[in-house]
Amino acid sequence: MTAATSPPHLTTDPETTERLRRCVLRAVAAAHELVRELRLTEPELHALVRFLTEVGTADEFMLLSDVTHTSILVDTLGQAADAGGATSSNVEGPLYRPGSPVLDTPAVLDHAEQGDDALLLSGRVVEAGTGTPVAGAILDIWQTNQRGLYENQDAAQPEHNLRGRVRCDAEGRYEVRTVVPGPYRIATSGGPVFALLTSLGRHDTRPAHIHVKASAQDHEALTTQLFIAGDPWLEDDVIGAVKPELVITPRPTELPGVVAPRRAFAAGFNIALRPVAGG
Ligand code: MBD
Ligand code: FE
Repeated sequence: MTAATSPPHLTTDPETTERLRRCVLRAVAAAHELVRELRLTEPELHALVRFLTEVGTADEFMLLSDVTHTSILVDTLGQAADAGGATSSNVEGPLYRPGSPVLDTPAVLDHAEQGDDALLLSGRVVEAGTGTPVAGAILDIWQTNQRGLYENQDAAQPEHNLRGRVRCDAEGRYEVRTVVPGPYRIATSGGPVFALLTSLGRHDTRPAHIHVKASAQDHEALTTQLFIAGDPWLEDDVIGAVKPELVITPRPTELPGVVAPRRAFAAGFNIALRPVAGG
């Protein structure tokens, strides 16, 4: 005996329901337009459904959104209205892992000897508009090694290597000892989205980047990425997400324990967070 239950709903909130109704109407109208314009055939419809089923099975829908430059479009339109001096955001991507080690500044993220060039990344977290230091901000950082591999794609890296939640000091300052990341290839996790890129004759490379999620009390959280000046893929990111204001410039330096042929670099980047409205 089962109690009567209401049928499943995506949402029961009236405002969200109205938004859903309008979005679906518009999306279906656009799909019908495409079917007419492209004269989509039944075999093509079946092939499309097979492809999308594979994308879902492989959990690559966000990656599909990324490589069609849909994610960065949503990001850019979302931020344009109310920038207010805050650091530009960027897409999260599929390689974030929650629960990485919590570390006080100065922090070390590199726990594998892979011959990569060392990078000392430092800066300050401040409030957008006023420039007031934000005490105790957390920077959740994740990146690849110089060969373009995230820790969970590389048996030679220990768990959570090149990942960490770095606690800034009382003046919002942070300093992170890591490695220079390398360009990333979507082939690394080679699923249906990589197959699509290949079929289209598109390359699958992202410029080297460092992901950052910045959060602090009374401030809006920020998800962004830093890019490396001089990277050959800066002008041709497969997901189209490079923003010039997010490019850092590593300069040669000396760091303890770094000997030739390894090189050492230092780069600075400050992060400005919006205060929460009414905070
Ligand atoms: C990545 O490493 C990434 O950051 C994004 C956004 C998409 C694919 C791979
Ligand atoms: Fe990434």
